[in-house]
Amino acid sequence: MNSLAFLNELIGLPPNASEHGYQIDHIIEFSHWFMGGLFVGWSAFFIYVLLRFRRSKHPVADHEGVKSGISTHLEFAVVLIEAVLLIGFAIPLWAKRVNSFPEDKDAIVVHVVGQQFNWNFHMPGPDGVFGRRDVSLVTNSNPMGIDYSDPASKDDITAGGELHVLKDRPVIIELSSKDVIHNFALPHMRIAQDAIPGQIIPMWFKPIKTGTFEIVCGQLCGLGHYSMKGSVVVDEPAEYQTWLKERAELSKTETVPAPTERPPGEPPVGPTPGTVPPPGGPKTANPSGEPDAKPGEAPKAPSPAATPH
Ligand SMILES: [Cu+2]
Repeated sequence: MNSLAFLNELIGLPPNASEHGYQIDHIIEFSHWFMGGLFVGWSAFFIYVLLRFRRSKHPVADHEGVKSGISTHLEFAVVLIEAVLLIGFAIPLWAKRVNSFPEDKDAIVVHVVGQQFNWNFHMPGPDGVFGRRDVSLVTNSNPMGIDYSDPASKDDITAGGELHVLKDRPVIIELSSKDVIHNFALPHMRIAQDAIPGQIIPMWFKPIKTGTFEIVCGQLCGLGHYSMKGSVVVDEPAEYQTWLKERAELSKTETVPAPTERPPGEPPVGPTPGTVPPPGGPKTANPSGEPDAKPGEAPKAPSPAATPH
């Protein structure tokens, strides 16, 4: 960062903690300087014309307007700079975020589900395989809809509010929502993504600094939106292992509801009668509540991950 970067500090951008973040910072920084320049230029022009064409000097309107081509050139220059910013920097940077994902084996993969008003996390545990999830299994005590009859779910780790990851290791988040549209925003990591019910949307970043960083919900999602916060803790390997062990032990002591057990008042397991399947979704109804995803496949339904607090 050069000394011009003080603008980023001035507008309250927290210090960057991710690998790609400096590129975002450069765009933000340049855009603000550019807009500052435009503001000063247009303001000066405005004041100039107020004086230059004041009524006492020009009692009669001139209907021909500007004769020199200078304004055309200036406007073209502004359009050109904006096009370069967008096509040369912003779109390629965005494309890398959404197209160039690291391999799962080189990353920490986490299912994240937002709900009013907290963040739930689900990690695969030592076997590296996520237990099956199904939206029909979602309850208050199982916000991720994890199928605890699936052997792969036995060592799964769930957490709420706080997620630990490793420094210098990419993190892939598979994001969804249990209720309304939320936004998983990590200001220090310079990344944010909407969490949309019914969709699983991946996002990724690579933390390069250890520490505790805030997660905020970036969409106004209800009355408790202001309190929908969490934290990402970037650890060194030893601390990370300690946290995993702690969470694994806690997960064991938690009593999980039988998959088919539903709290009174909630609809029975399986698709709600009369529901139209989403485009590309399973064509047949699934009245038995049996898994409709093969092991290893991503669950089709978004479910919130939650942790037992
Ligand atoms: Cu929210």
